[in-house]
Amino acid sequence: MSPKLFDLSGKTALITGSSRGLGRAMAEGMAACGARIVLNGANEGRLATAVQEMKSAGHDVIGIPFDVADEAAVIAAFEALDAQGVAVDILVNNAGIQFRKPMLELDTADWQRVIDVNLTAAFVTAREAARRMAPRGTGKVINIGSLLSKLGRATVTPYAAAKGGILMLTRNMAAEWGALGIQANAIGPGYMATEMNTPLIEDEDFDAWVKGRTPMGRWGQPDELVGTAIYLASDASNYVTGQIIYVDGGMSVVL
Ligand code: GCO
Repeated sequence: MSPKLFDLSGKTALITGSSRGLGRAMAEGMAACGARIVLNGANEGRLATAVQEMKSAGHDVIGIPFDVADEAAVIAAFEALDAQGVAVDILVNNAGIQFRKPMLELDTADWQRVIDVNLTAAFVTAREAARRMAPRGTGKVINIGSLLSKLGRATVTPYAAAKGGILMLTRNMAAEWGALGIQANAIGPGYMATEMNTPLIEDEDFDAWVKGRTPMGRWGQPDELVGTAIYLASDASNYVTGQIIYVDGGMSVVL
């Protein structure tokens, strides 16, 4: 097998929510494989810092600030990329938020915000990307789902509902876009040591539960997602679509 299969040279990858965390790790990994990176974040200062850091490391990076939950901003961002002659070959729908509260106490507004950011934004952003990929006959969409695309956990219902939706959104993208040369797949992270999960890591009981419930006995590290993202972004996965790959230390398949 040629190592060229994983070569992303000449490709441009837009990764939403990539100033830090899983998105930043995937951006670094894809850049190392030759991709031009379009970093995104809603916080312009944090984004500018991330762009500078990656440029200083010698990577080909631009930054485009927009809130993925703001449809007009997403559309404007793609129009700005069009105007710069930047064609997105790989889209990673990574941006996401968490909100932990039992349903009986949950306000609909809190529910809606999580659904807007974690699910609807993935549809809108992928639609804008795919409208431009289709005429080229090629493209990669990678949606970041979750272990909770498959399993439920009390107190994180809007997140789990959104991530379950990501699974079926991915399958329907595969259904509609396969013949257009666009592959759409998902990654299901398990319990990763990210900023979103810091409160859980710092909770001794939850930390012990994750370590006991996970066959690998530990939290995952953000860079442990990168290989799967590169695979799904590369020619190595050109006949793979509609799939979800769980990167979860075995938690989703072992009691
Ligand atoms: C939680 C966590 C999870 C993880 C991850 C698991 O509160 O249970 O935040 O949602 O972040 O998504 O796949």
